[in-house]
Amino acid sequence: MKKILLCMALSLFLLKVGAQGSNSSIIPLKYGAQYSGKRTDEAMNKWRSNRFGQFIHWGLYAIPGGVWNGKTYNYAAEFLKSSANVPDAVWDSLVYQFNPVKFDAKKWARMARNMGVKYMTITTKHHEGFCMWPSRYTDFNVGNSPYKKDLLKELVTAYNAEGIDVNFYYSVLDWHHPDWRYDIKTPEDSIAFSRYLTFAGNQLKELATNYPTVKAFWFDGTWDNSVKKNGRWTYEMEKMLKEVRPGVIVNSRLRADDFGKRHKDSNGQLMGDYESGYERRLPDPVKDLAVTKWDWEACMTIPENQWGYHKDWTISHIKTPVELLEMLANATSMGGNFLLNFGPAGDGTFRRQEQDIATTIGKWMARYGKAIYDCDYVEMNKQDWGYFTGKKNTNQLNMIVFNTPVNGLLKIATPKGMVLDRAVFMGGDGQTLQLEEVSKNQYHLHLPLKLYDLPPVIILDFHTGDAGKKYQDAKT
Ligand code: FHN
Repeated sequence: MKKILLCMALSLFLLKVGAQGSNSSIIPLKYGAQYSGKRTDEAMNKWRSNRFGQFIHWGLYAIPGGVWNGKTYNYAAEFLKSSANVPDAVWDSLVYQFNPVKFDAKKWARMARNMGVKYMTITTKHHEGFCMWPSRYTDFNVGNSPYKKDLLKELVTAYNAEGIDVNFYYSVLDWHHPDWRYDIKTPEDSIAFSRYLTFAGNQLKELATNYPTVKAFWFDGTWDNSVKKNGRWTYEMEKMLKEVRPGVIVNSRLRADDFGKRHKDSNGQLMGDYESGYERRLPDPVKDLAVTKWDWEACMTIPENQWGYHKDWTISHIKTPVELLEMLANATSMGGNFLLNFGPAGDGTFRRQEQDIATTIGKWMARYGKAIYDCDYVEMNKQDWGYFTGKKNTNQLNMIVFNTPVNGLLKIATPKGMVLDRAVFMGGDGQTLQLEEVSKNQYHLHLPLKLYDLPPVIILDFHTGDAGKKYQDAKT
């Protein structure tokens, strides 16, 4: 037996080594990536051009808000059940307290529209297992709370009415379901877990069927061995959702391949439609250079690590609107989406700080959103002053400026063949800014020295041409 296992491991190793060297030795996979490269259909193009989304974590955990029996737990509020060791039955009884009397879906959607997001991703079921829709596959749902109504439907209707796409977050990890397993160690585990997977599959089909405008499924809680050993189920779920709801988008977190490899399969191909592993961080422009090969999204908290509502926001640094805007600009400049999280309270309201952040970001988006929506990586990396973004196949670039030097000179290094013609403020009076060619493919943009209330955006017009002939290259 040992020998057989050794032989299998050796052949897998050799196949893998071979795969790196040539295409002829690709590892045969039944449950690997379902296609290669970027999707270019209308639904995916829309998802990509949206660029900025609102994440919402809302569930029973919003009721205690990180405090249990008078004690504040600093860990993520949505993990309170485990950090405070709350017995299952006690936690589950929170369903009888779920009654967000101040919840107004239209108000939420207006706030999101004013902030400038084009999509919203809502937790339909987080790790605690509570369902925000009246699922026929479990009683542990909003229909059995004092609130009773289909909260998910209210949100989908209200957000769609504001022109905002709605995506569904779904945690495969489920602390409530008796058949959930972290690993499959016995035949009993295997039987129970396959019942669980049937349950989750039914729920996913229910969501895709009953909410026909859903644009994407955002999977989470898929890192345990039990899921990794069920690459086939993850493969089938991706297929099923796309059959039930053509055009729907699935994140990479759902997927595991035949060998339990996640996100990217054993041949290095991204599984699902976009890379969703960037959590509370953006890709590193140097280390993660391949990032522009695939679509991707980074999700971000406003505090350090609170997704659900936590009563005490003094525990960690609270990011400012400008810090968050910088992340959004940075993500766009690297060809990715930015999903900013909000954690409403148990009564259905957003805390004051979240509202203020949304207002400031919205003010900036109203003026400068053109530098974000439908913009992409323009093959120019981060500069000292900020980020370049632009639309593909145009002769314009946006400079989103976060750091203004005391001499007011923004240094611009252009690629060979790009000649800069003109610079103006986006949303300004059209007056041109002084653009000085200082050497081959090097310019200084003279930024008026003043205090900017929000990061300004400058539009650069350029043409393709042979610039800089008059400059000599150094002979070294
Ligand atoms: O454990 C969760 C966490 O609560 C939150 O939902 C984030 C969002 O990306 N996902 C998990 C951690 O990766």
